[in-house]
Amino acid sequence: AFNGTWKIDRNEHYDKFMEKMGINVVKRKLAEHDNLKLIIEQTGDKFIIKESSTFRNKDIEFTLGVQFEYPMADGTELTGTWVMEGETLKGTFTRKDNGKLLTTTRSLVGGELVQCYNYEGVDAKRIFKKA
Ligand code: MYR
Repeated sequence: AFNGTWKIDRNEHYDKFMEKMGINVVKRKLAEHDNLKLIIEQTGDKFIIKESSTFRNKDIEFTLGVQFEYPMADGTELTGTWVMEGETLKGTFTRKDNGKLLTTTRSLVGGELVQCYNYEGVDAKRIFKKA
């Protein structure tokens, strides 16, 4: 159900979230308008995600429940897992630089892909439309 091409449509509280993550204002302004596109290909427990944005193009592969590493666009390394809970993907990641937790979910809401983020008590959303 997550399969397809998803283009960022809008963000909620993303600036505040990035600020909590320690990202400087210049990068935050660019990141608010990064034209993020995700091509998601799920086969059973395996996902391939083709991420493209004004920052980079990157392919990510993971299997549900299996730990993997994910470098953020600014180079900060995360390590963690995605699992499926009902119809929702739940991600639990740890920053390698400070050990702090970043949690995230992906779900389909009214035909949109909604990705929620939490870091140190700050919640944000990025909402994608199917291309
Ligand atoms: C994927 O499924 O797309 C790869 C793994 C994603 C890990 C969680 C994403 C966190 C990205 C946070 C970026 C926020 C910038 C402050």
